[in-house]
Amino acid sequence: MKVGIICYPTHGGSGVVATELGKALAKKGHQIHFITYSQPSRLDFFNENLTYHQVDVRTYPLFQYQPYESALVSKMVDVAKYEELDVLHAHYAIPHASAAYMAKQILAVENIHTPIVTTLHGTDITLVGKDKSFAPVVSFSINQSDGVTAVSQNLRDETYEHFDITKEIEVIHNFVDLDRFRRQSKEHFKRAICPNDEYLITHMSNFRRVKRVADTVRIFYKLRQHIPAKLLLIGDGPERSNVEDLCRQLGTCDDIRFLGKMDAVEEVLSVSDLFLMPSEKESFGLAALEAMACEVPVISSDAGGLPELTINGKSGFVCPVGDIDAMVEKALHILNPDNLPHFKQGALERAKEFEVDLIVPQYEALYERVANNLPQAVIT
Ligand code: GMT
Repeated sequence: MKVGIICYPTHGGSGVVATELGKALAKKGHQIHFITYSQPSRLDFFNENLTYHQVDVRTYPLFQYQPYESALVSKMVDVAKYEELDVLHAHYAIPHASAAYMAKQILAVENIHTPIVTTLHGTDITLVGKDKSFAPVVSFSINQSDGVTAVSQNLRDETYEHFDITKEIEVIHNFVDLDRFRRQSKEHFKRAICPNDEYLITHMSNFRRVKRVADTVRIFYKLRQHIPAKLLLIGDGPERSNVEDLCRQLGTCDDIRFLGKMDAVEEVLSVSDLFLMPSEKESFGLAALEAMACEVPVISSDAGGLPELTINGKSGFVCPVGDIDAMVEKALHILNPDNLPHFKQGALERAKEFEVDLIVPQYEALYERVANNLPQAVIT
């Protein structure tokens, strides 16, 4: 099939899922066209079935805000028409789903029928989408999509709860490529970070408030009172300087490294003993899944879809949001040398259930359904 994928090109989860989906589909012989404002961060290999179309936004003195959505619609129309796309797949509702609706209407005038699939990723519903400055557009564009997916059952439920949705929302979980995300031998790296064989704890996020990175530092601070450990923080974002201040206040700076945005995260995960994700909201937790694939057990909050990923007591633990003491207690349990090998194995076993080859066919089936105009179930 010929699929247009509209996504954010950044390191964030929705862009990563969109890019990894496009790559997996291209490997299976589909023709994939990425439409976004810059090269997606994970679009890092050549495949003859992959094309990237950049959305150019022209500046003009009249514009206080650049009309990105209009430029995006025009690019979608152009690509859909000339590449004869079978489907447009919008990742993240704002503004991609509404832009896709507009593109579909423009194409319809020329008798071109291009169905739209919208994938809801999380904050497009749970945070930004609910805001009244966006909510009517989010509801409308979900209801106008030919197929709608959510990355967890929890996100699906929350979407029905907060919006007036008439469409069936299908749950298609995040996935992981186990060829890339697997435990690799990087012992030299581990020795450099942990010269005295300390435990290595890792967190990875975009450092938004919703990620509660400060909780990660507080958990680490308490953990270190019991066992020797180092903390690696991957990613960057608005909370970074507050987190740095906290490290200074707690006197933990020598044991914490800020690695910033990274591409080869699997190399760091390969030497980690425990991954922390204490988020306030988390529709699925892709970063946690990638850690598990590298045999790293996860302690997370119980927010959103995280309990759908973790098997409590096997691949890690979920604890109430903000319950730092519970997370410390569970971390000590996992890191006990008698338990750690079982949790590492449990993490990998769980990750295998979200392997790319199991999940991508669900998207292919949905594309087939919308391209062949088979009816969507309507909620009564
Ligand atoms: O985690 C983020 O803040 C990035 C965000 C995004 O949309 O780029 O990630 C969301 O989508 C990911 C992929 O589907 C999910 O795994 C994340 O859980 C979700 N983040 C939140 O819900 C906060």
